[in-house]
Amino acid sequence: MSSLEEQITEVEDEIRNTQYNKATQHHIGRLKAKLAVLRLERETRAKGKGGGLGYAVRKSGHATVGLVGYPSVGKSTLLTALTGAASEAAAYDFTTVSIIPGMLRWGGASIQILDMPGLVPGAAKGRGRGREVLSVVRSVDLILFMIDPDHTDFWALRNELEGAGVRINGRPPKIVITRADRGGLTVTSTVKLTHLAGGLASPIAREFGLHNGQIVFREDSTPDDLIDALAGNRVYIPAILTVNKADLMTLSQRVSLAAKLRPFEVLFTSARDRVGLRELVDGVGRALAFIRIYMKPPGKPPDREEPVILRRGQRVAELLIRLPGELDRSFKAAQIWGPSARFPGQTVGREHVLADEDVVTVVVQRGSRGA
Ligand SMILES: Nc1nc2c(ncn2[C@@H]2O[C@H](COP(=O)(O)OP(=O)(O)OP(=O)(O)O)[C@@H](O)[C@H]2O)c(=O)[nH]1
Ligand SMILES: [Mg+2]
Repeated sequence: MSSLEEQITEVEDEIRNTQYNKATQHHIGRLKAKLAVLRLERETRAKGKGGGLGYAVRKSGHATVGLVGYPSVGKSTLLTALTGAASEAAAYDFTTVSIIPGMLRWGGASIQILDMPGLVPGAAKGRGRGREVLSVVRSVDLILFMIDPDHTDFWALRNELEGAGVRINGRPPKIVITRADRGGLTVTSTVKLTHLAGGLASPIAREFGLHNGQIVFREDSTPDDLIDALAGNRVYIPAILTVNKADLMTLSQRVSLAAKLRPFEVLFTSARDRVGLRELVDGVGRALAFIRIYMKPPGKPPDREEPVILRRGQRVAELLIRLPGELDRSFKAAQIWGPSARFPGQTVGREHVLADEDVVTVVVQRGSRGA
């Protein structure tokens, strides 16, 4: 174990062994900041060595889903059942050693599913193929967690990802940080801070080397939120959870496991017997929040047969990328009929956020052809 790993383990242990209360909350806040800084350092070193780039996965389709779970829970069996992609399944751990993609169709969208090597606690420290898996997980649009009756500790799995900077079903904290060369550190907030009272923000910032500048809190943030904002390399990914091998469970076992996993909603599947797969695919499709955009050539009816598929929150700019031709360059404006339009035929620019079932005409600059 390198000395960096030793330091990380030491701080982790100290956090675990310190009882949280009023008297210790400052100390714990600083320890967490220290841990985050050490983990950033570990990531930087791994990148320098080329670690984390062990798998080159070409993303394709409208969205990419990563299958994340302990070894032998049935990830590869599921990939094959859903997509037909051949991914070896066997009754021993770490059968899958690289990343195997498969493709699934859902309501006009194509969804890429990545089967990955099993993840175990300690992955971020390099156990199993942990680091490589974590680096790929950071790039997916949705995580599909899988556990089974013999590996029910979903929270340990989630914590492993959290430790690697992956935030599940969250959003970035509303904290604005500006660095400066001198003048000290100012901390202000637009709301009352109940978790960072007593000047805890500054010592945390100092752990990150932030001595001059400004921190503005726009919500009642926690020390963890501040650490995330300072670390700056967090990714925010939605996730759903399935308990596989449900064929091995009684109804009452399922009920009590579902209770332990709250507030996460769980699906129960049997990849082997192909039970619950339709519900799972629907859950994946809904979680990816696809929207359908109907293109309307100028003066003609909209094409409702083949919508352009985008994700919720995407704008005209992302639509242009999906369209054939050089529309991105010749774009002048878009006209919108449908849910996102304030009135039918509203003229908007690239930044306009589209909605499901919008009808769009792209207006191009003179001399170019429209779409
Ligand atoms: N009873 C039951 N067994 C299953 C089910 N799905 C998979 N299995 C079995 O579980 C074992 C492991 O399945 P895999 O698909 O290789 O599991 P994995 O998660 O890909 O494992 P790693 O690649 O090692 O991480 C195999 O023997 C499968 O046949 C299921 O729904 N029910
Ligand atoms: Mg596998």
